Amino acid sequence: MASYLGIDAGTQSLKAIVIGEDAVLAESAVHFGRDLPRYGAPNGFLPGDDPAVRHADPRMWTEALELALQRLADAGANLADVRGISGSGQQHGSVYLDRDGGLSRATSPIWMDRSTSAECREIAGRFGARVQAETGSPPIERFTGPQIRKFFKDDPEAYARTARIHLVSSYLCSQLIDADAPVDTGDGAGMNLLNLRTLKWDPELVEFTAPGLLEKLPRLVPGDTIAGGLAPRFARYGLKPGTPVAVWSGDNPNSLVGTGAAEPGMAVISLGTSDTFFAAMPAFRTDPEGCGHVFGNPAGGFMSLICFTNGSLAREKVKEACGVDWAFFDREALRQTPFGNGGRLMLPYFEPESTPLVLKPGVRCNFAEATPAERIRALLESQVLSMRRHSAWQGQAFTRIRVTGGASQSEGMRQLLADIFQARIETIQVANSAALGAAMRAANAVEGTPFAALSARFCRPTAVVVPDSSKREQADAMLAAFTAFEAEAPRTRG
Ligand code: XUL
Repeated sequence: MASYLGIDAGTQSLKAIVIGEDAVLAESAVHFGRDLPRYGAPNGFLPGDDPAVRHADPRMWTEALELALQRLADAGANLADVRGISGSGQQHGSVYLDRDGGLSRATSPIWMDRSTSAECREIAGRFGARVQAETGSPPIERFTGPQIRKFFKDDPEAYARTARIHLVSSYLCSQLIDADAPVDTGDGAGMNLLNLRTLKWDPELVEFTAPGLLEKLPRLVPGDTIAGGLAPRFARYGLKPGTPVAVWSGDNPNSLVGTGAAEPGMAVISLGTSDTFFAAMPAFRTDPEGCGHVFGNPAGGFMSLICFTNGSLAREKVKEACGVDWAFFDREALRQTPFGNGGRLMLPYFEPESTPLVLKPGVRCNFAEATPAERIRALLESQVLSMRRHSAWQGQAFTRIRVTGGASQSEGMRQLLADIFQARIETIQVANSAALGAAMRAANAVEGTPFAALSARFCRPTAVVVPDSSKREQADAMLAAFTAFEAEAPRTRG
């Protein structure tokens, strides 16, 4: 039976998954901090004094890749049956190589780095609204273009010695094929360098970002391209040399596939430390408020990605302030209080917020007194209203939304999502949607199996909550009240 291997190089760990006909056959994981302590990155990045600077040693990712394969082989996975491989990388991170393939920059800035505000201002100053209109996002600190510009400014000599700049995804794909791998349009869109209207590097943006950069960027290809054959050295894990390796992509494009949402009409909400909302888009369009991003969809077309920083982070803070446990959220808070909660709203910016952009943290409520149950409902309803409000720019009425992540276990939260979005909420239990998506992409690229058929096999929902249609008008009124309240809050951009 043919099987496919998917690899996900995330922030804190690297995971591998092997899928067969309709089941996951084997999995392995390498935790950077625990398993590779010599790289000094307990949380996946190098600790430092400046919280805006977040780098990692790219050799750690290469070593983790080998170790994850070794662990699959040690666990008895039959890697000789693998017919195709692909992968997923944390987005935006960049690796700098010299002419001989050595590192021209010892460390790689990753997506958590926020040290490029000056470069973002310079790019915005030169190109204005064109950056977002054509690359899908305004200049963003963690995006690769501003990061490359900072490197060019800080260390022009090392920049001059750099022959190739890879993303985490194309760097690890290059390791597998032992050749210079291309970047796919999914991950390439997280750089502020790819023109999504032409699907080519934008020559003016690229040259302004750093002189001579065009020659240092990999080739750009669609997500179903075979980058090359597996290098002979991977035979030591039982894999067949020459096995087709499909171009890697970013973790968000891979998760879109791995949650079964690669076709437009369905959205995914991941309720994690941050909450994210993403969906396939039928056509290219951008968020007029500049918060949502547009990336390439590995299945063709585009996808949205909207990140709400204060997700579980805020739920945790309110839980602590109320002195309750998680069970209280479902059992008491959402049961004892009515939908709408007497109009109580909360803007839970415990940390700087990306959507809407709020650089100065602070929590704002439109009420003074509330019981713990009312306070919790105010937070949860406001979080869901914010997701509905800030995903509306896509112009799609989502009738099906898939939820994943810790807080999706709460049935009360799922009912709230159903009633506020007036959508069917489907729970999916994929612990590792990025690696699964990568394996599904390998199957699609190598044997041509359509994504819809792969989703039916690997991404079945485990529970469904339907909306109460009698709450539709009330939900619309709550959205209007939330929009007005949020508009009064201090903002930096928008
Ligand atoms: C997306 C983003 C993160 C990274 C790491 O823009 O910065 O989701 O891809 O997961």
